[in-house]
Formats: sequence, C-alpha cells, structure tokens
Amino acid sequence: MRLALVSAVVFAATSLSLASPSGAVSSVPRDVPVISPDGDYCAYNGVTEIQACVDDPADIEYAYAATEEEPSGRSVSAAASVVLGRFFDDVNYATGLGFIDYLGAGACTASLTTRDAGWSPLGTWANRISSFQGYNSCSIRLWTGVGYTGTSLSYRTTSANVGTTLNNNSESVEFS
Ligand SMILES: [Ca+2]
Repeated sequence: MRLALVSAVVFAATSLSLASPSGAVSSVPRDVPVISPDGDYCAYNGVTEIQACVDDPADIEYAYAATEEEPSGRSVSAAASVVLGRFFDDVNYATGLGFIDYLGAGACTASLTTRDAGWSPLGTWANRISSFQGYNSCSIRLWTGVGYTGTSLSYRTTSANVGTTLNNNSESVEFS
C-alpha cells in the first residue's frame, strides 16, 4: 500500500504580530503550523492514504485537514474525517513522545465480528505504539505483523499499556 506523505504544506498566515509605534507588541497570535512528516503529532487518513504531522498537539486539526485532499485534487467526503483511534508512542496515553490519529470513512459498528477498518502497514509508526484509545464506537486490535498477521490481543476500546509482546512491536491495526 502506498504511503503518501505531505512533504511541506504551509498554510497561509492568518495574522501577523504587529508592534505599535511605541514599540510595544500589541499581541502575539499563534503561528499557523507547518505540516510535515517530521512532527510528533500525526494524522493518517485511511481513505486518501495521506499522513500529516505537526509539532504541537494543539494543532492536530491542521494535520486532519491536510490529510483530506491529495495534491492531485482527489478529495474525500467530510465523513472521511472520523477519528477511529489515537495511538501513543508512550504508555498511559502520555502525549510527550507523540501520537497518531487514524481517520476512517465512518464510525465503527457495534459488532466485533467484522473489521470495520484496517491500517497496514503503519509506516513511520510501525513498532512504536505503546498505548491507544478507540473513538467513534471503535475497538482496536494490534498485530505484530503486517496484514493482520502474527500475534494479537483481543479487541479492546482502550489500552494503557499494550504489553510486552506488542509494545513497540505492532505493524498493523484492525478497527471494529
Ligand atoms: Ca512506544
């Protein structure tokens, strides 16, 4: 599967920091973030197969937006912006080391007998996940191998510590 990375999308600045004639800075608005593959806070859109990252978790919505349309102009519906899960580099949902949000085409169903969405391979997030949270009715199952192979645990909505077998050792993810 192709992994498209947004190389460098810089949103137009919405405001500038202006100094008054006396020299006092009137305000210090937030800079609009640079979207790149290098930030620690990422979004991966399973429909467009685009990954985008930012340096500040408060800017994650910018990463979501950057994953919704490919450079070719192939856009996806608004429904493709549903977050199915958040995967943390650290245990206990700690954000300091970074996280990635997986966006799918729709929420998960109540049944766990079928896969509602799948993420494989994990690209830059392979062998990195240590805890996760499911969103939009999704339970999550990690696998040690690509293509939902190897060893896994049962579906669960959250995991504060994925355990020694899967910690930093997951290469695909199922949502149901
Ligand atoms: Ca980790």
